[in-house]
Amino acid sequence: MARTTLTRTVLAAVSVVSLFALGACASDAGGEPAAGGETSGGADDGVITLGFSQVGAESGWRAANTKSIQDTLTVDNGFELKFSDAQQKQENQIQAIRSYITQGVDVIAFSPVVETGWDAVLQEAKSAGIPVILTDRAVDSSDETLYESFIGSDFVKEGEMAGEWVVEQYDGEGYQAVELQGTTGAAPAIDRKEGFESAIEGSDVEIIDSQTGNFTRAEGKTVMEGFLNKHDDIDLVFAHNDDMGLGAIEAIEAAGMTPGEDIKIVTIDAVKDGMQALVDGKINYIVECNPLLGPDLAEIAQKVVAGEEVEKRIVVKDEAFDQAAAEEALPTREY
Ligand code: GYE
Repeated sequence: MARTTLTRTVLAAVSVVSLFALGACASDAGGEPAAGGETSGGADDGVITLGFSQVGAESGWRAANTKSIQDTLTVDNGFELKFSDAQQKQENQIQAIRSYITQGVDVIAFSPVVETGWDAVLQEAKSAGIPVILTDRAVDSSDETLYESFIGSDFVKEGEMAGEWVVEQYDGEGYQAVELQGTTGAAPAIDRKEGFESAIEGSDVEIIDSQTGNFTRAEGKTVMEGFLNKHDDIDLVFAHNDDMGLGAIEAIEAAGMTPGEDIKIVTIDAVKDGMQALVDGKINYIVECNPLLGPDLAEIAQKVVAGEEVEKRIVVKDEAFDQAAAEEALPTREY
């Protein structure tokens, strides 16, 4: 399957230009969109009505992602945003998408909480002639015509980057690792696990236990407490996001140990609280996952509504941070 990759830098530059265009477009059309609720499809008023179904509010990453979308898809930028929070439940997302179809929005975007089970509702959107854009997480569907574009990070690569660092640092020391997985069935949980496992293969780092903490701080803490009760010799935690890693820190400290020293911690996201813990030496390494998808979504939505061709897959570039890099990055960090 041939996939074209647009780098974030290129896309960001394009986004700035097109957001100016969108602004101009909105004021040409007389500015204000119709009042919420009674808005219908058709971008002929110059305003794009976009229905967005968000996963929930489970993490710092998600909060930054929601803010980026709400700050970008504004009336000034030519959008009327309809936003709903699914509280990490697929049925709520399906309901929200159906309601956007009924309202006849111009475009639907969503971040699928889990990978499977979307074909029927996506088919309904397609039959209604409403284009769909996936942000952040992928769907597992054999029919790629059900959506226009998928904007998000390469989660397998993120898992690999985390695993490669662990091998570089600790191979040869017989490390026993525990894994705090993201939401069961979610693309980032499946892919980060796969990437990490493939990177540690052939090393003497071993995953001795693995369980979901649903991407939340509270569940990360509870699951880590369970691991600590069950296993005497945990050397390392691989958490699929910062929040679960921060929960694990609380559990480790409560058990009288020092996170980052007695038990090493590697996470993914690089949101502010995670980066602060890295600077403080409680987390040892973080692979970034950039949540600022608003400008990319605006750009693609505008093109899709205008009937222009868009990239099927837009890969957001991620970095990684050790303590020194985090110290340098933290003061100017946006999220
Ligand atoms: O890593 C986690 C969030 O889908 C990439 O979801 C996103 C993940 C992110 O809850 O913190």
